Amino acid sequence: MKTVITYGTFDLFHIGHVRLLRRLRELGDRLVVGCSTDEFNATKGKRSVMPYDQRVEILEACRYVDKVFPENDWDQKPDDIEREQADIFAMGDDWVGKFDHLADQVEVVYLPRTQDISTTDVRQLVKSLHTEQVEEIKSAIDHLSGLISKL
Ligand code: C2G
Repeated sequence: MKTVITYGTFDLFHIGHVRLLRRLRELGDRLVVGCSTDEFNATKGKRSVMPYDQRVEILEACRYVDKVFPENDWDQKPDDIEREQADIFAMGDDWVGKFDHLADQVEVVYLPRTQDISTTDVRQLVKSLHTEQVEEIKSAIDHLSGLISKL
């Protein structure tokens, strides 16, 4: 039983996350994921749109994920690797080199990120859609005001 371990925020779950988790699961027989808590994200200077419990529920619903546990700090990885008996530690390659120190415990793998998608992109897209809708409503109000003024 080969276990793969990874970590992340997985906010606004998107195709980049799905493709990474699928590739990670294909590296072994079991995939366990450390999901960053809201408190830990605050130390990363990140505030996720979705709260921790929702991000966990979405990860647990993903067919490639076998177990989700909280990631509370940077230093828990060696204990997690031991507890989960992980054989491979893997992340997207935006983290390349950052976790090489774990190589004395596990095989460390960095996989290419999925291009042209990120949580920030999704957040910007939603924001732009909202802005468009606000503008449409404003012009409808202006149009109606014009009609009313002619009554
Ligand atoms: N990812 C990817 N392709 C994308 C976006 C993300 O492959 N287009 C990968 C990242 O490389 C990472 C994982 O998906 O391996 C989760 O990404 P984030 O949720 O952004 O995780 P992050 O906030 O970087 O937290 O201790 C490690 C940290 O918890 C990682």
